[in-house]
Amino acid sequence: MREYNPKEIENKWQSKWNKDNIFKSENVSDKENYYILEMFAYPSGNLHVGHLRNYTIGDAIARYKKMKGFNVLHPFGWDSFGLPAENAAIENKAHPGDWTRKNIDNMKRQLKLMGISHDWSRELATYQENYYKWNQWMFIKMYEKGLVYKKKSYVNWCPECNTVLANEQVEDGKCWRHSKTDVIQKELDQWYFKITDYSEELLQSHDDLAGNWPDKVITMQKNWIGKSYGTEIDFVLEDGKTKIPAFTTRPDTLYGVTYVVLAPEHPVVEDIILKDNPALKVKTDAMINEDKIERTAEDKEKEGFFTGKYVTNPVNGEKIPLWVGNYVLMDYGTGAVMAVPAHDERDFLFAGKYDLPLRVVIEPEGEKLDISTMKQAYTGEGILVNSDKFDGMKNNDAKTAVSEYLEEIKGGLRTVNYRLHDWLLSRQRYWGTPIPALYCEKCGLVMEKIENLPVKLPMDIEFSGVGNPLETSEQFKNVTCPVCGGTAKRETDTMDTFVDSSWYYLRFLNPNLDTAPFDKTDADNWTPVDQYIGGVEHAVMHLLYARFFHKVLRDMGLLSSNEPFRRLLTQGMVLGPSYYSNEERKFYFEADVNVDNKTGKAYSKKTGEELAVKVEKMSKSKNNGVDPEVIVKEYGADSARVFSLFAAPPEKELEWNMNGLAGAYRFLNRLFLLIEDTKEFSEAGEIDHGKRNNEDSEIQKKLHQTVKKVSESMEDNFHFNTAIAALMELLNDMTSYRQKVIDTGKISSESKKIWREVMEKTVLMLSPFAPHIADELWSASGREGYAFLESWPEYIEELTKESKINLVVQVNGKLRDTILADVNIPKEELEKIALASEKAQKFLEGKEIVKVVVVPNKLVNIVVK
Ligand code: ANZ
Ligand code: ZN
Ligand code: ZN
Repeated sequence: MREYNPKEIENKWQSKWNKDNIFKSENVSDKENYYILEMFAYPSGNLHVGHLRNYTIGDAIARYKKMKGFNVLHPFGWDSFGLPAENAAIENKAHPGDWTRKNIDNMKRQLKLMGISHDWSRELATYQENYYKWNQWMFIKMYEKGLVYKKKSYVNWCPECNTVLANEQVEDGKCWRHSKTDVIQKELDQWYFKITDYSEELLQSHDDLAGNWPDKVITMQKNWIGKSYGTEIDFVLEDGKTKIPAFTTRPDTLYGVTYVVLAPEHPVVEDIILKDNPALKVKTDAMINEDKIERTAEDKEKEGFFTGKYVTNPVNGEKIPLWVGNYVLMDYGTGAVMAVPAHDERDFLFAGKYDLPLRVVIEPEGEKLDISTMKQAYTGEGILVNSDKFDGMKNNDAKTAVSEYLEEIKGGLRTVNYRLHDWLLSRQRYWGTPIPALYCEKCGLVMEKIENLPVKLPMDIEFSGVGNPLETSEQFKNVTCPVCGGTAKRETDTMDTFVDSSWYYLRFLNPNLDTAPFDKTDADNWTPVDQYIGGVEHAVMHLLYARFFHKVLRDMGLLSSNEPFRRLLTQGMVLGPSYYSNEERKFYFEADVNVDNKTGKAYSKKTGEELAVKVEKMSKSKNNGVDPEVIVKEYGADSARVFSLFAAPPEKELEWNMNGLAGAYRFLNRLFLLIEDTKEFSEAGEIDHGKRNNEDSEIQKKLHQTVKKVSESMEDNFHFNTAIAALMELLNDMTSYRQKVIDTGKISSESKKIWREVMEKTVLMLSPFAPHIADELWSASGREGYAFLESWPEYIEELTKESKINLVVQVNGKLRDTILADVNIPKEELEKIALASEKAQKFLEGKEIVKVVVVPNKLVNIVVK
């Protein structure tokens, strides 16, 4: 008898798949297309368990869809520009390209070890010239369309990364890569993509994604774009001409404005206020240098100063003081706020601190508010007071009424405001796409000529760790102007790597095309991507940027679809047990721990101390990660795959545990041995259903029920866990069939045909989850080729139905017997069977039968007197 040896089997089939090139896909075929894509990987060096989960989910889908008859596209690539490569280069005095290539080789090897069906003929890496050339091409095309511009402003700067960051890359005031580093504000001249031109469409087309994208991702994007309806109200300075528009969502409170506050960065501050009163510059600069996120935090101490100037309220002509305050940001609304301290909490605190007046303009129905006793702002709904002709109006109605009045007197306009800002894309680092712009002494800012692309990253570079290394390359910097031929300097900023990932799914269609980034017909045939899989952490960065790019490319006429990804699955995190020693103040590795299986308690092997056990996200700092390669070596890729698909639905958190992994191994091992032992009891030919014995019918029913269940689980949002559970149940029934029919040695020709059907369909159903063992069993049972190239098994509805029922026999409504009977037999027959029941007869003796009630396929109730 052969043993289940995953290592041998997996090696063998991986090299066969490779040799026969079975995962290679064509752009055009007579089948329906299905594009399945896992988010491409950053080549950090090694795959972690999160990757394993992500790619296993994608692979199960790819293999299933292929067997369902689709022309499946399942490519992979490398998001290979970015800081870690550059930092590694500084540390090792090597080129980032070498580090990147080495990591890609290793991770690709690991992916193959997991048996993922990627079409490697389409592999791409964003650091390659033939990829980033198209970033530059798109940049220039977008510049021509006015979607790229350069602007001087205060930007987020990470002193650790030594580069600017997009707003999306700042989390709670810290750098997304350096969770302990405060992001500071610097005034710099930077490049932007005008993503705000698409704010409205990005919001509107969420409707098309609803139901196919997780609600939480859509909600995060909606909040990030942050649309709010409001009114811009013009407050005019004493000079009678300088208008200071203030954006408000509460025009109903306009009569309660007692002062106006400007952001310290507001142009009026520099142009007018500081000119008249230069001494205020110190205070202004101090505010500008505060952290932007913190400035607006609820509990942050509000700071400000009076400018010495007054503005006029357009509805009542009142002169009110103009202030500068840290809680007003320049990049939201208009950078000026009309302060209503009686009805806005921040204004209330500010007014309290600086002794500014309050005026109540909204009161709850039937109540009076008294400013001398107010402990906080009244922010609820109510009736207008102190508001001239609007008095007595409900405040929600007053929002429209006041706005209409303002428009009439030309004191303001209704507007829509978005929280989304333009995407700051320039970075002061080497390992990225060079921005194809030049500064000519004569022509000024010009773009590189298309035919000169790519602007290549130079190799004569010094990685000192300080400053932007591109600035030290004279050959890169000093060039001739593509327009006039005069002397020019090349832009030394590179692009944010999120540019690379914004359109890579299109490049997979034509990875080697050198006349365009991708082919339009192919893009129209293949986008949107049918199923995209990745982490929810990309909700407002990559997933928003890619949607923006896709719409821009559509508007340039390069493709026709509106969205890049039709369906999105965000897989849950992988968790593992962590073991913490309070005495030593450190996390233990699992190998250094004894776990008591009964109590679940854990102890240090070395000191015996009881350790605190928690199940939490796998991470280096908790020492609770597992290395997929070690898992594959010990249990095999198939077991790792089955475990990770079985232990939780794809969108839920997955608790990694070694017992579960061993369970997956035992399941595959049992199935392997069962089929190995019984494969000879197989006969080709059509099954005569009339000739089946009871066991035949039962196992065939179970098989067809399982095919139905597995197929439905796959169609219903890929519930692999229920699919695999159904296969495990089937294996139990197969084992008892073997004992009852095969092991007796008297197996009929009909039974052999049925056993063949059972073995074949089971192996095919298993193959998306455990492809190596499936191919091994497929060939061991005498079939040629690969499960991947076979059709997904069919089921016959008739055969899934129960053939026997448990007939309930009652006497006067009391249960007296249950009898196994054939399904669908006529009423009269059922009555006869019930009356013949010995157990029932005991209760009929000496009684008169009044009537017999029969519920077909269920019960017979004998009513006696
Ligand atoms: C007057 C007012 C009265 C306001 C009131 C609120 C309540 P959302 O809804 O989030 O869009 N605001 C406007 N621009 C600002 C800026 N640059 N920095 C800080 N705050 C700013 O927020 C809109 C409200 O936030 C606006 O409505 C404005 O305060 C403030 F009882 O105007 B409100
Ligand atoms: Zn950083
Ligand atoms: Zn020039």
